[in-house]
Parts: sequence; C-alpha cells; structure tokens
Amino acid sequence: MQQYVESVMAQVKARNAGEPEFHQAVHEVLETIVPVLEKHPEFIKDKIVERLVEPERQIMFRVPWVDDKGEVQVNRGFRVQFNSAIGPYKGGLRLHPSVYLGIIKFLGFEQIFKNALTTTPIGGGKGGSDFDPKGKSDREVMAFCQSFMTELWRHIGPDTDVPAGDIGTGAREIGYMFGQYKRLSNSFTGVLTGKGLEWGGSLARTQATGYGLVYYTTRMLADAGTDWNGKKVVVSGSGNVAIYANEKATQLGAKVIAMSDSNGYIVDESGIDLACIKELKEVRRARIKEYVASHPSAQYVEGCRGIWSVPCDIALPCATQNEINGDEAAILVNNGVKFVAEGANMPSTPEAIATFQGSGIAFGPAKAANAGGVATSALEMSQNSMRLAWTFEEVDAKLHGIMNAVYDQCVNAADAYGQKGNLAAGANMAGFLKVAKAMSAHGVC
Ligand code: NDP
Ligand code: 2IT
Repeated sequence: MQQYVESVMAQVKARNAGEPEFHQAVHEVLETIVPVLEKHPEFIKDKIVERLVEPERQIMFRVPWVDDKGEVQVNRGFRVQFNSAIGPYKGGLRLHPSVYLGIIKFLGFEQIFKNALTTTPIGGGKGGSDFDPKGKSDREVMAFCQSFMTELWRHIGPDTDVPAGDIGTGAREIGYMFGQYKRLSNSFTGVLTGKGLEWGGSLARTQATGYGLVYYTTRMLADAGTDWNGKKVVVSGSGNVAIYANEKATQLGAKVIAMSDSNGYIVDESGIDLACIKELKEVRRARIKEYVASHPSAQYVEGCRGIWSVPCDIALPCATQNEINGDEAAILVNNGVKFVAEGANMPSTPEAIATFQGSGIAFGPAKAANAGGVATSALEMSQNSMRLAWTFEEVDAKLHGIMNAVYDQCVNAADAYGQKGNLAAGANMAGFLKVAKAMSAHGVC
C-alpha cells in the first residue's frame, strides 16, 4: 500500500511540476490515509485517489484594470474547481502577490477534506489572483474586483461554485465582486459568502474562523484536562482569523501576548489590546508596528518569523502557509508550548508537524481547526436559500456544534484506524472517507 501511495505521489509531482505547495498538501494527506485504503480495496480499484488529486476544472484568466494614474495593469485570475462529490465547489479567493496556480491548488485540495469535515454539503474549490490590495485605493480595488468578476461570473453560481474571502479578500472586496455579479447575471443570489449583513450576509461569519479555531482548541485542552484560563497565547497574523481567535481566547480567560503582520511582531506581556489592533487593521489598514506608539510598554520586533521565539503555552498560527518550520517548531517546544492549533492553511511545514507530534505536543491540523469559517459560509448559504436570517447566537451555537462534530470525527477516525491521538491523521482519514464514498457512489466521473 505504501508503494501504491508513493507511485501516486510520483505521478502528482511529474504532472504538476513547479508546484511545491501542492505537492506538500497532497503528500500530507496521502501518507496518512494508508490505513483507510487498506480497509477499502474498492477505492484503489476505482482509482479514487488518482481522481481526487486531479482538479475537476481549472480556470485561469486575464484581469486587466486601470490604476489611479491611468495606467493599464494586468493580473492573473484563478479558480480551481477541485471536487464536487459532496456539494457545490466552495472556498475562498486569495488576493496576494505570491498567488500562482500551485498555491490555489494546494488550498483547493485541502478545502475538499475540510469541507467534508464540516458536516455540511459543500465540495472543494479555491481561487484568487496575484493582485495586491495593499496600498491600493478603494477605486483601484473596485476596478480590479469588477474586472475579476467579469470573467469569473460565468463559472460560478449558488448551486455550482460559491467563492468567499481569504487573505486579502474581506468585506470590501466581496462587496465589489457581488455588485458586479448581480449586474452581469441580473440575479440576486447567495453566490458569494462573507457578504454584508444588509445584503444577505450571515451574522458571526466575520468571527467564525477565529472563534471556531478556539472552540476546536478548547476540546484539545479539555482532553488534556485543562482550559484557557491563565494560558499565554501567541497568535501570528493580525487579519480576520487572528483577530477573532484572539477575541474568543481572551473571552475564555487566556492572555494573548503576541501578534504579527508580514513586517514584524509585537509583544505585550499585559495582554494585547485588541480594540487597538481592530482599529489599526480593520479600519485604517495600517501596520502592526504602530501599536507601540499608543502602548509604550509593548515591544515591536522587525521580521515576522521571530514571533515563534516568544514563550507561550498555546501557539495559534493564523497568517499563512509554511510560517513555522522545523527549527521554529523546536524553539516553541523548548520554550514550553503544549498546544498548537492551525488557524491558517498549512502553516506548519512537514518538519514542524513531525517536531510537534514527536514531542507530545497536542497538534490541531488546519483542515479541522480552521473549518469554522467555511462551515459558517455554508450556514450563510442555507440562510440565503431559505431567505431568512438567524441571530448571532443561533449561528454561533451552530458553529460551536459543528466544531465539536469536527473534533469528534478527528478523534474517532484516529481511534478506528489505529492512530489514537493523532488529530492530523484523523482529519485526513475522516474527510477522505466521506468524499471517497461519494465518489464511488457516482461511478467513474
Ligand atoms: P487576512 O488577509 O485578513 O490576514 C492575513 C494576515 O496574515 C495578515 O496579518 C498578513 O500580514 C499576514 N500574512 C499574509 N501573508 C503573509 C506572509 N506571506 N508572510 C507573513 N504574514 C503574512 O487573511 P485571513 O485572516 O483571512 O487568513 C489568514 C489565514 O487563514 C490564511 O492562511 C487563510 O487561508 C486562512 N483561513 C482563512 C479563513 C477565513 O475565513 N478568512 C478560513 C480558514 C482559513 P500583512 O497584512 O502584512 O500581509
Ligand atoms: O480557507 C478557508 O476555509 C476559507 N478561506 C473560507 C472559505 C469559505 O468559503 O468560507
């Protein structure tokens, strides 16, 4: 079986050259699903794995727009519709200069299993562009978003593919894209999630990924006989996921002492003033180093990766892929970290994961731990279909229930397949099993 998995991996590398993040994401899944494949020879016969690693459809397109100086700019747009076995393609749109096909494919691939774990009927997809919203005027962002949607709209739909936010895509960008979709399609539908509350958005979607991460981690803590009270927490990033992870962890009694952006990190031993971070990041779109101007007892250190040298009990990486390498994981472990749960997608390198798992650290994998965002997007889709809106408390309670179900699936699959305590393997096996069964039922397609 090991040999079979290695041969599929070799094919993936050969057919998708120059896409190391995609290889990494596929390898991480394939190496952990061997026990499931051993119990299900029909998946091998049906070539489920070979089909799963090949996106159903990949769309790449030109995105021309005019900047404030009157110059024409050309970006590249992507939507990878990876797998629709259990529902319409669902996943965010990333706007960041580092975006290329390999990044979108890694994210789309992970999304398949994550979405399966949410218990809601959504398939996996991802999209985005190498456009950088940072430093652009609102008009420039609007021009880009309208041009992006002018091509994308024909490929998506409320029962086909429902994009949402990710790095660089927040409420502003979703608004511009929704407006353009509505105009082109002449229909008002739930074609995007993360919408504004006045036009079909769901309460608690903004908070959902960060809150969900904390609900998932709460279960990890409980299984170790403890809770958030008095724990020192380091949260990387200062975007949507990081801010609401901080908020919920703080509400539950933890002290978040460090946060970052791509330029550097701040340490505030008295507990980070989240209202200040929200003002800096959500309102002014400023850099995190400005925090120390109003908080002189805090420190700012240039260079974002140094954040992992801040001693803590719990680390929540919430910025980007491969933000913790093996050496940085070893520093965290030597400094006494006991719990690591991933808010970002694939933030730990394979070496970092091996270091955590080999040191007895409780490790919550991204596919499961950050599933609350997309789960609440699915709740937004439900509300749109029913043409009603639930209260914040209703959505938050459903999110909480879903995160408990996600956690239970990880634990139960790990137990059932002889990997007790390995939440990463459990997440991959449970997600794979659901999708593989659906693919089998649909025949060869
Ligand atoms: P945001 O754009 O709101 O925030 C991203 C944060 O990460 C910023 O602080 C940003 O700093 C930092 N960051 C981004 N890229 C890098 C980089 N290359 N190096 C260092 N820091 C970086 O994005 P989100 O909070 O939405 O997303 C964060 C992570 O969570 C991503 O991995 C995303 O895929 C994942 N995720 C998001 C979900 C959601 O619902 N939004 C759901 C599940 C996962 P700066 O401002 O300096 O760029
Ligand atoms: O990575 C993710 O799960 C997201 N960016 C959220 C996707 C969504 O459709 O809400």
